[in-house]
This record gives sequence, C-alpha cells and structure tokens, in this order.
Amino acid sequence: MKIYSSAVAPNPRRVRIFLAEKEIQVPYEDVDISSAVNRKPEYRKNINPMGEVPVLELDDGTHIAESVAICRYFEELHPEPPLFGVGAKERALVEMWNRRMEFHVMLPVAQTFRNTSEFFKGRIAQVPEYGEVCRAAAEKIYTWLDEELATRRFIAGDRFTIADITALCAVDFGRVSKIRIQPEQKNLARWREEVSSRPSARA
Ligand SMILES: N[C@@H](CCC(=O)N[C@@H](CS)C(=O)NCC(=O)O)C(=O)O
Repeated sequence: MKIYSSAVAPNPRRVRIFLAEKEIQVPYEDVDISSAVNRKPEYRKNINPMGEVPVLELDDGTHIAESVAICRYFEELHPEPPLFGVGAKERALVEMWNRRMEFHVMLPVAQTFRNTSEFFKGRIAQVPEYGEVCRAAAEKIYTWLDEELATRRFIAGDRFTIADITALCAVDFGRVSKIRIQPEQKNLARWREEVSSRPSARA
C-alpha cells in the first residue's frame, strides 16, 4: 500500500492530516506535479485518469482517488477517532459541512490559483478574470464562515472532523494566492489557530 501525494498541494495534505489524526502510517510517493508527471498518459492510464493526486494504491493494485474516498476507506478500517461524525445526525452534518468546505472554500481558492498563477500557465487554459471572480467568492465566504464560527468550536460542531481538515487545507492554500483571513475575522482566526496547533497540521 502507498499513497501518491504531493508535499505542496492542498488535497494530498487533507489525507496526510486525516491519517496523522488516526496515527496511521502509510508510505507516500511524491508525484512531481511541477513537471506535470500526473498529467502524462502513463499516470492517467495506470494510476488516475483524472491526472490528480492524492491516490491510494492498495496491495491488490486497486487505485482509490479522491481525498474523501481515501479518508472513508481508512475511517472504516480505523474508526477511532471518528472524523466523519458519530450517529446519523452528526454524520449527516459532517457530510454537509465537509461538502460546503469543498465546494464553497476549497473550490474558489483552488480556482483562483489555477487561473491566476504562473504555476499553471501553459498547462491549463487560464482565465484570469474568472480567477478574480473566484478570489472574491472566497473572500466573501470567509466573512460567512467567520460568522458561523461565532457559535461553535469547530466547523461541524463540538468535534474536530474532516470538515476542519478540508477547511484548514483550503484556507492555508489560499494564502499562496494572497487570500487571507482579515483582522476583523476573529472567529475564523481563533479556529485556524486551534486546528493549526494540532500535531496533525504539520503532516
Ligand atoms: N477532488 C480531488 C481533487 C484533487 C486535486 O485537485 N488535486 C490537485 C492537487 S491539490 C492536483 O492533482 N493538481 C495537479 C494538477 O492538476 O496538475 C480530491 O479531492 O482528491
């Protein structure tokens, strides 16, 4: 078993933090996304047709891509500590919040980077104006998230979950595109400080 990963990308970091929380050790193989190894036909044919990381490779040769699918696999095998919630209601709420963090925080942050950075120039079709629309969307969602975090400790409630992992990786990656928590967003800053201080955040 191994995980195709990248030390510089936010989605592989989600998986690394998740595994660190569960104290599970899996070898990582770094994929050099800067030289676009992941977009070559060989990688797409043998590892992930989407040309992305992370990908979990099982000993039987199965490839599981998509960060949440990989995390769910390990949650099933190692339920403690529960990172997808406990019981029907909490699990549904964690799912809701994780999807919100994916679609409304990670996505605009990632699209800002993809459409405005030198890194992707010549590699994908960039639309810088769209990147700026995504930047504005991310900044707006931070304001909303700050309000949400006025009433609870973590993204989905009183428990640290995968929704916090997704949000942390997105917010940290946003800094690369100068999308930052604003000084008045005290709840968001308080949350980020707490989740960043967990040992897993260094994964
Ligand atoms: N939905 C996927 C997204 C994966 C993804 O966007 N991976 C990025 C790194 S964060 C990637 O492989 N980028 C390299 C590229 O697009 O060339 C997941 O959750 O795993």
